[in-house]
Amino acid sequence: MKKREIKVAAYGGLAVLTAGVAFGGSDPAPTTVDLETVGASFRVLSEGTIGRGDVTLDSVEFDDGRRWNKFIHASKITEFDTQGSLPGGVKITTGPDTTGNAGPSSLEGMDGDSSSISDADHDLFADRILAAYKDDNLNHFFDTNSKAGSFSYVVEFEKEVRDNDSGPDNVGEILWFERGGNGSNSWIVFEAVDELGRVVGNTVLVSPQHDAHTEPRAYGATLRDDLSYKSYQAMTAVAVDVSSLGVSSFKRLRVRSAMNGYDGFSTSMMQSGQDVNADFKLMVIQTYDISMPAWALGD
Ligand SMILES: [Ca+2]
Ligand SMILES: [Ca+2]
Ligand SMILES: [Ca+2]
Ligand SMILES: [Ca+2]
Repeated sequence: MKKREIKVAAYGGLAVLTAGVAFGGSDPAPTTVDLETVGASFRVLSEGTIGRGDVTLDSVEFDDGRRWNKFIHASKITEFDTQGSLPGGVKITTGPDTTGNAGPSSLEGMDGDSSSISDADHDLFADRILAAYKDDNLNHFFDTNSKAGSFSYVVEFEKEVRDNDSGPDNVGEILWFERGGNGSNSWIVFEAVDELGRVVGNTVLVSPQHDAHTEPRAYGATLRDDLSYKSYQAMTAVAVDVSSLGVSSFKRLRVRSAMNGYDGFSTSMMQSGQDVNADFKLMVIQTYDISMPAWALGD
């Protein structure tokens, strides 16, 4: 599998991603759009010690009172790459007492040599991201710590992601859960891509202002550099309508760091506590083939 497809250039002292993926033909220039997120409340079920236990997404309710409880998960992670200050910069974390995952791993050590980052590290770590994304547990997530430069990967979902309404609507199917939010969430970029990694539709810059707390409040673990449990932070969430991406359905979503000078983002836009080192999990609401939607059942 071809890795390292991301062009890197120096810009303002930072390593930045440029055109994304190199192709033989012309690369379509994606349009960056201002994201309009929809109001939603996120209901979770939590067990165990705060920050260390399982935190399962139960349902998402939108402003119109409809509640959705069927979710689509990742089935593959491709094109994973990182640039910048490493090692120790990128790792998957899970709460040490959680189930469904074999525990946290750090990128640089995946190949047995923690002194550098190899292609094998990236290949093996992509499988660890997938392991964290395959369930409904919000305490299984991808973590970039403050030393990280930038990251990019493509999440392929187990089923097609379909908008419930191809126009702008109040059901945000794409669910982004971030550890350490409440207005100080991270900036991140979303793009729907085809099987060759080409952008289909818009590049979407997601700002931290859109996030909401879960109910009851969910907490994700923070770890020390040796991956031992340190503390916890609140998980917050953002719901993004599929049509924000300029498509009505997709199978693959590229997620990557917001980079200074790209996609309408400037580090000067960051407010207190905000960063570009996202710690997050992605899930999608399944809006079709639902025999009896949760919102029809009421509470
Ligand atoms: Ca290594
Ligand atoms: Ca829509
Ligand atoms: Ca929608
Ligand atoms: Ca965070």
